[in-house]
Amino acid sequence: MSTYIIADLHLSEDEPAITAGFMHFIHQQAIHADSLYILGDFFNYWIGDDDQTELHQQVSGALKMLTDKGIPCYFIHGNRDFLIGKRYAKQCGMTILVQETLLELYGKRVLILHGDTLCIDDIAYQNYRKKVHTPWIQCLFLSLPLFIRRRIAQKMRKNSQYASSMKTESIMDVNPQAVVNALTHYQADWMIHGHTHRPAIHEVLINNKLCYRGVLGAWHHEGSAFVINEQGIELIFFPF
Ligand code: LP5
Ligand code: MN
Repeated sequence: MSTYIIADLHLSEDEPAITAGFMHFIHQQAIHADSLYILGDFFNYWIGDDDQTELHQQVSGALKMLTDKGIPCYFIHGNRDFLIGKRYAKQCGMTILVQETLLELYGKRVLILHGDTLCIDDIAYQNYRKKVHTPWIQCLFLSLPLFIRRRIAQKMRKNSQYASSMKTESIMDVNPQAVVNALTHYQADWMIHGHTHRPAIHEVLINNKLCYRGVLGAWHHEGSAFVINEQGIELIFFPF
């Protein structure tokens, strides 16, 4: 039995192959898991739990099937789906966790997070993040009609793609000191995150203790997950 961790699927109607890959993953792999953790950017964007599209219902149905079978599912918000709320979580049967959560898994202390909060050199993004995490701004956005919210989200995605194309790779990566601070704060052995779309396992030496930072891959042409069990922690990739 294993715990699975995934992130950055960016599910959308425009990418049916990723949705099919996710359904396959649920029925072939997650169904045999101890538990499933989704570390954000599960959807390409989220504009409110009242946006009940066919895709959102198909995905919630798949997760509900898992949770009904006794496989708990947990979710941490990403920068694209931070508006996923209690209603959709309930529909999926999943539990929303705080943005930094420490797990004790098979004898290891594993800190899980989306990863955007580690990218502190991306000052434009961090300023933007503060704004969109302001409760009254979120309330205002959620009070708008769905078609307007969708237009705003699509515009924000375009702006983000342009803004990211103008930034250097290093600005958009995690800040090494932020990684050390988080691992130290939680006295964690491992940190697992997504967001940067640079799948890897990095060694981090802190006061002579060897820790690890695992980075999940985005689901573009293949799936990516961390599999954790008594044998250890492994980063896997699988075709859709
Ligand atoms: O997502 P990704 O990986 O491509 O890029 C991120 C950062 N971009 C974002 C923006 C999202 O992609 C947009 C998703 C839409 C959300 C749904 C609607 C919710 C609306 C809620 C309103 C309350 O997160 C990108 C990073 C990159 O990761 C790497 O880390 O660089 O950051 C940006 O592109 C941000 C720009 O640099 C700064 C934009 C300034 C805009 C200022 C207007 C803010 C006012 C908002 C008030 C509504
Ligand atoms: Mn992200």
